Amino acid sequence: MTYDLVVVGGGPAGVAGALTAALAGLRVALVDSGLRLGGQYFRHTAAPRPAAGLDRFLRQARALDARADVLLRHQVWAVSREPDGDLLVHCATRDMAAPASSPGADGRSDDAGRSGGAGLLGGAGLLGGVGRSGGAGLLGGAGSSRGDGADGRSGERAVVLRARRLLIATGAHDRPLPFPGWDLPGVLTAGGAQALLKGGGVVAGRRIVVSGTGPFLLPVASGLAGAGARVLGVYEANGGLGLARHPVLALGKAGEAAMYAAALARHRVPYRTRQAVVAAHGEREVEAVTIARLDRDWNVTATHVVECDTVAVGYGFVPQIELGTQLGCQTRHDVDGSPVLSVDATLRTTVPGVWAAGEPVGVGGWRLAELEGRLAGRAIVSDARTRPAPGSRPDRTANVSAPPADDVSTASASRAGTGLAAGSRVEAAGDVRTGALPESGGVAAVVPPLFARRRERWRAFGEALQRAYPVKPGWQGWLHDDTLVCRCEEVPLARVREAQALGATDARSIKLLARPGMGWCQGRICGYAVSCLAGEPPQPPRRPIAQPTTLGALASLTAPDAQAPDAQAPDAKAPGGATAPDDDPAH
Ligand SMILES: Cc1cc2nc3c(=O)[nH]c(=O)nc-3n(C[C@H](O)[C@@H](O)[C@H](O)COP(=O)(O)OP(=O)(O)OC[C@H]3O[C@@H](n4cnc5c(N)ncnc54)[C@H](O)[C@@H]3O)c2cc1C
Repeated sequence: MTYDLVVVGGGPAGVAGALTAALAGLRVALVDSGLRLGGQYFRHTAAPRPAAGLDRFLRQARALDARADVLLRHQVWAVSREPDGDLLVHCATRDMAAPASSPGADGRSDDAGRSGGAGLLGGAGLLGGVGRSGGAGLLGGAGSSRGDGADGRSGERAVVLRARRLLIATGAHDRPLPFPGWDLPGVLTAGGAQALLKGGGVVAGRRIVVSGTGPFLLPVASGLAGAGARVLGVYEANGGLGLARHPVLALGKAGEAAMYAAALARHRVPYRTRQAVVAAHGEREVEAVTIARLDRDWNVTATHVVECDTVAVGYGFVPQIELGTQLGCQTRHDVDGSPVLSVDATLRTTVPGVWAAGEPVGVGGWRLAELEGRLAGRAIVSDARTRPAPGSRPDRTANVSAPPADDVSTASASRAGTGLAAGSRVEAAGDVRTGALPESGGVAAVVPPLFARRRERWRAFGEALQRAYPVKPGWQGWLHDDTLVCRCEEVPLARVREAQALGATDARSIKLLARPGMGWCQGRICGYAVSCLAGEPPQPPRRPIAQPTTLGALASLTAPDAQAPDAQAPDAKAPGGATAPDDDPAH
């Protein structure tokens, strides 16, 4: 089967994009590595607690599940182009020992207890001992936390989807900075601590210090405090003014900020500015941290020690753009120097058939991500209508493998849509409020002015946040010669400096000489720090695979039992049918 659209990422951007396209009658598959739809912001347990926008997201997710193939626990490691222009989306998935529970987004199944990390942690990633065993699979079976069989049958195995179009909605992951002791168990990224709490109801520790920069520290600290942890302090490395320098932009967030401030006050959590954790101490795990007072450039001016068992640190986010760079999409540097995918007003990348939305286009919050997903969906529908695929396209199922019958995703996979013809049955006139799609047209038809203005405003807000909470160079002075910069390959700062003394002038040549970024995570954790140490902005990733995967999964690509999808399966999802108001992303 060939999908009209495959969406990678089940956060607000991916779900809005996929639903918009599916409602218009396109045959859509959405792939996410997590156990449930939600992404970083809407990550939730089986019994979700109230959170802004969550009800609406769950409505969208349910509507999507009824109209598209939602493949959870599928990690996409590559996308390649076929000679005829179609895209092959290469995923690795894993058979679960226990009977799989429902993949639905509505929280009907309680599989959090079995998550073991892979889905639960998603892109967040943990530092310290937990992260080493709990993250994504590894390239090469050795050391894999999953116990995969090398034959690819008992562990991870490959699933390949064929698509005419791709929407990259892969979000972002935490940006950590190295400091002495950051490799001790008990040191987590702020997103990792939050992922444990939101995804599995697990409180990361009992006496927790939260440190780093940016407003994301506030929900993390108040969430942990609300769940019973003693949060000893939030240490913000930048000044306290933050968004106050951008009052118009701050206005929209004033309510949220006040809510977090009240929560911190209620739990007696001190919030300190121009201070940060600069070292963690302990024999086998974290027992204390050094907190430093910082000047404007983050040079240390004074220190004191605080006893704790857990540290959550976060210095912003790194957009996940690997799938785009693999395909040759152009990138640009965002305000904070992060490489992001270049897109036009309709979220189209520079590579034909490929769109991107949400954090891979630039970090800007879940509202913006959802709006962009929706706009990308509209653009994709418009593209499909103006360049419809031939109805009598030859069946290519022989080239495609799909989840076997016992996979959790099969129930929805067998209800695949019937394609574009149905799309023509939906509303012809574009309507901004209902989200109805125009038959065809230029940018203005796909992106109505109201949406364009909203996107501009929220994008400006995201950029203002990045300006308000920069990473300052003084952190490099927190490191000692023996501080690990790359935890996977255990590369200390001294080795990086040696490489520089030998003539390495950029991150890539440092990597070649000293090996930071050559290990399990392929520079996803240390890449930013190594670029800073090299004195250059982070470069777009040039990794052959977007996500670590096992050799077993790769081997199963050629396994004789690779199955073709049931292309003849009747369509039970009524693509192009009448749209219930609740299912519309506009609601
Ligand atoms: C760790 C973390 C925590 C955050 N917490 C908050 C918060 O509490 N409040 C807030 O306002 N904002 C938060 N943000 C910002 C947040 O990301 C939102 O702005 C919003 O969730 C972005 O939506 P998105 O759809 O672009 O990406 P996401 O919500 O990140 O969704 C991306 C999805 O893609 C999936 N994915 C990525 N790569 C692959 C792959 N190769 N194969 C398969 N699936 C893949 C991920 O599992 C994820 O589900 C957080 C960000 C991070 C990184």
